[in-house]
Amino acid sequence: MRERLLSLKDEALQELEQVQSAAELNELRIKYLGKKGPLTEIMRGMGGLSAEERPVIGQVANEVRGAIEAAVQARQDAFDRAETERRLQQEKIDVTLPGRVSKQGGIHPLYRIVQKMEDIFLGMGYKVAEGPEMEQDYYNFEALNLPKNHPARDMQDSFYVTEDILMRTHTSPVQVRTMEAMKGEVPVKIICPGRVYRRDNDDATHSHVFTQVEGLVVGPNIRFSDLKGTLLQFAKEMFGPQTQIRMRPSFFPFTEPSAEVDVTCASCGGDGCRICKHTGWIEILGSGMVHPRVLQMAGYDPNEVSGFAFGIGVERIAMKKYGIDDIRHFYVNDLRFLRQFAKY
Ligand code: 2NL
Repeated sequence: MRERLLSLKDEALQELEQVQSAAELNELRIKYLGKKGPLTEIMRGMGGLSAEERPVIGQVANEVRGAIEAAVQARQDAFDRAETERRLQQEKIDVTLPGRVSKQGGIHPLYRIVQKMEDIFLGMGYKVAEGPEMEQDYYNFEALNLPKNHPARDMQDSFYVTEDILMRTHTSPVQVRTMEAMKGEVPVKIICPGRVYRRDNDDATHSHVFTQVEGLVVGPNIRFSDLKGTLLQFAKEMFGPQTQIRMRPSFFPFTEPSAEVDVTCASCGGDGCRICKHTGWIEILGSGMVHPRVLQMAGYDPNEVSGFAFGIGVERIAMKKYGIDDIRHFYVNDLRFLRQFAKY
């Protein structure tokens, strides 16, 4: 019996040498170590042995079983290692290869200017307010002291949708809506950026759609000097710390008094150049003290509070800043134009 066990071991180990795959190895394991295998059969027949022989043969049987098991396991480990190695080879990535560079867009030059203005006014404690581009006649004109048949309504010919609804001609209606919603509360301190529309024949300096940033402050004792100081601070942050401003009397139906504001030309520092048409100054905005009737219609008592407002044309500023000679470039969206600003 001992000889049978030992030759069984030799046979199993020899056969193991021939095994080529994990599947074959499994077959071999079942063949020798399985319930129906020769080893199990021999051990089952040990009942017929004498009491002296039984522990000796039992020990040999256990050793044979252990040897076969260990050899099978060693082979299994070798297969596992080979499989791991194969997968490492197959799945390896070269992290030193250059990446695929995806195309990136850039912020539109107009919106860059708007962002800069928002930053400046947020820094002075303003909030940003937005509203609809399609407006009621009341918010766009009536509430801004521009009654029906007012000549200023002809001045800025508009896109009407119905008799009562039009594309806003400025972002002032957002400010009126904000005042109305605040129900007399102070302070109001907002800027309103957005697209506005006017019936114009497009050319190098006129566009029927353009961008405005309007500002409004309402509170007790708001004075013209507050407007002046605010606009000087804005000009310095927008165009550089050496920038100066000047104010010229003007007229708007919604402000009294009104002023147009020029800044010293950033291209020549005020000496005169092509950009400022040799005047040293560039006009950037209109402004004034909010007309008492505008405050009143929006729910504020002009005897208790006062306010200033201003409107900035974004295209003009972008054209001066980037040296763009035709306003239509902003709206054609030619990628060759837009790509020049992606890096700014
Ligand atoms: C310009 C002039 C301006 C305002 C806009 C305004 C708004 C309210 C009340 C009073 Cl709710 N005024 N806005 C005031 C003065 C001038 O814009 O030429 N913009 C390009």
